[in-house]
Amino acid sequence: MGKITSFLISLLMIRYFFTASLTMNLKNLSADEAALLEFMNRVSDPHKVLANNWSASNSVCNWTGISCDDSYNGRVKGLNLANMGLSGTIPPHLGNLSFLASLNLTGNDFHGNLPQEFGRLTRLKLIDLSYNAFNGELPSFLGTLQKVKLLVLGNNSFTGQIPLTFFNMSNLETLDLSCNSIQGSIPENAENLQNLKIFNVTNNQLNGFIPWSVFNILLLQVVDLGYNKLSGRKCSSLQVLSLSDNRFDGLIPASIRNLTSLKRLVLTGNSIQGTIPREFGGLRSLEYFAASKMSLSGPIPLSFFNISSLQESISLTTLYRVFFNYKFSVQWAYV
Ligand SMILES: *[C@@H]1O[C@H](CO)[C@@H](O)[C@H](O)[C@H]1NC(C)=O
Ligand SMILES: *[C@@H]1O[C@H](CO)[C@@H](O)[C@H](O)[C@H]1NC(C)=O
Ligand SMILES: *[C@@H]1O[C@H](CO)[C@@H](O)[C@H](O)[C@H]1NC(C)=O
Ligand SMILES: *[C@@H]1O[C@H](CO)[C@@H](O)[C@H](O)[C@H]1NC(C)=O
Ligand SMILES: *[C@@H]1O[C@H](CO)[C@@H](O)[C@H](O)[C@H]1NC(C)=O
Ligand SMILES: *[C@@H]1O[C@H](CO)[C@@H](O)[C@H](O)[C@H]1NC(C)=O
Ligand SMILES: *[C@@H]1O[C@H](CO)[C@@H](O)[C@H](O)[C@H]1NC(C)=O
Ligand SMILES: *[C@@H]1O[C@H](CO)[C@@H](O)[C@H](O)[C@H]1NC(C)=O
Ligand SMILES: *[C@@H]1O[C@H](CO)[C@@H](O)[C@H](O)[C@H]1NC(C)=O
Ligand SMILES: CC(=O)N[C@H]1CO[C@H](CO)[C@@H](O)[C@@H]1O
Repeated sequence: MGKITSFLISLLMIRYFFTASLTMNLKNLSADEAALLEFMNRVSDPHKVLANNWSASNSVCNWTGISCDDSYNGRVKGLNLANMGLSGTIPPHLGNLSFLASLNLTGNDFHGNLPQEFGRLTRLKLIDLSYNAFNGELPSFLGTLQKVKLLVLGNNSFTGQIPLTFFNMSNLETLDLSCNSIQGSIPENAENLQNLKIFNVTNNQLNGFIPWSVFNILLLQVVDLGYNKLSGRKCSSLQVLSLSDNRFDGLIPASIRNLTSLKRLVLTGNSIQGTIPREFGGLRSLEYFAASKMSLSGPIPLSFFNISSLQESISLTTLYRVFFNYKFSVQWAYV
């Protein structure tokens, strides 16, 4: 009897806690719903994508662009509204989506800056705001969101310097700030971006030296520093090194031989002079090399033609493209 009673009591208690936690989650999901409805009411939605779909008669988790965490607590974890023609500013209410892990607003026409309330979204792992019209300084609070792996802010009108906090994001794998109006230099004393693989700051107004020490060079796969005013000193094992239209000068360093994984090397439009060093032959994975609009001269080392991956793709036209402006010297005859 006692056993049955206590069994019933435990059953009741389990039911009580289950219901309580369910109501609490529902309540919190309704906070998510409120935040999303506020978002919908405050942005301009000319194609009525949201207006026709985000209806209170349907579960939030079934709304277009919304995904929820099925396994954990059912809260909104993803907001993906890519290419929906939305515009306006981002209302602070999104900062209430406290379980948000992925935010993708690419390809809309949002302007202004991110509200401070975004700093609360500490579970975010992916932020893609590219191809919008966001402006103002890059928000430094983004750099405090320590779980972020992909931060894609390319093709906006962000200004100011890259905040120091961005160089402190230890989980960051992709940082894409391309096609903005970012100025200043990359800080030399910034802490390491231990996990960075892709760093794309092409088409900005950065200047100064590139402190390679900032990066964990071993992991980096893509660095695109094109169309800036940067100058650099040394680099290491990357797959793509694109330094086009910058202010690199001096000779191609012998240390280039260590870039054994490099597939694409774009040096176009710099002030690099002198000959291609013999060590160039160490680039045994090279498939594409562009060096036009520079002042290279002298003989092309035999080792250059010894790169088998390059041989496969090389033709007279590519040779012409690569060596456009190249000041061949007499030694060319020996090659
Ligand atoms: C639900 O919201 C309440 C108050 O808003 C909060 O205290 C609680 O931690 C939240 N629970 C979950 C699972 O998010
Ligand atoms: C979501 O929609 C599906 C099918 O449209 C339906 O079966 C499911 O019950 C809905 N879920 C909620 C929570 O409304
Ligand atoms: C909302 O859009 C989804 C697809 O994105 C669709 O499956 C669903 O039926 C739509 N719901 C309403 C109420 O229009
Ligand atoms: C959501 O955020 C707004 C603005 O940040 C705030 O005023 C409001 O109280 C929040 N709502 C809920 C339900 O938490
Ligand atoms: C954002 O969504 C678009 C469209 O679905 C997709 O192409 C893009 O890769 C997404 N961004 C990220 C960083 O995954
Ligand atoms: C970097 O992170 C550490 C620990 O989270 C913090 O103490 C430090 O202030 C941060 N530095 C910057 C520049 O954000
Ligand atoms: C860097 O971003 C630009 C513009 O978004 C893109 O065109 C370019 O391909 C990217 N660079 C690399 C090396 O991926
Ligand atoms: C190239 O790598 C070798 C080891 O593989 C190392 O000893 C040497 O110092 C490196 N040279 C340069 C110039 O970085
Ligand atoms: C060309 O490659 C072969 C095999 O890797 C090597 O033995 C030879 O020294 C190379 N020749 C030149 C000129 O670098
Ligand atoms: C600021 C900026 O670079 N905007 C460009 C974003 O991309 C569109 C086309 O995809 C261009 O037209 C804009 O000039």
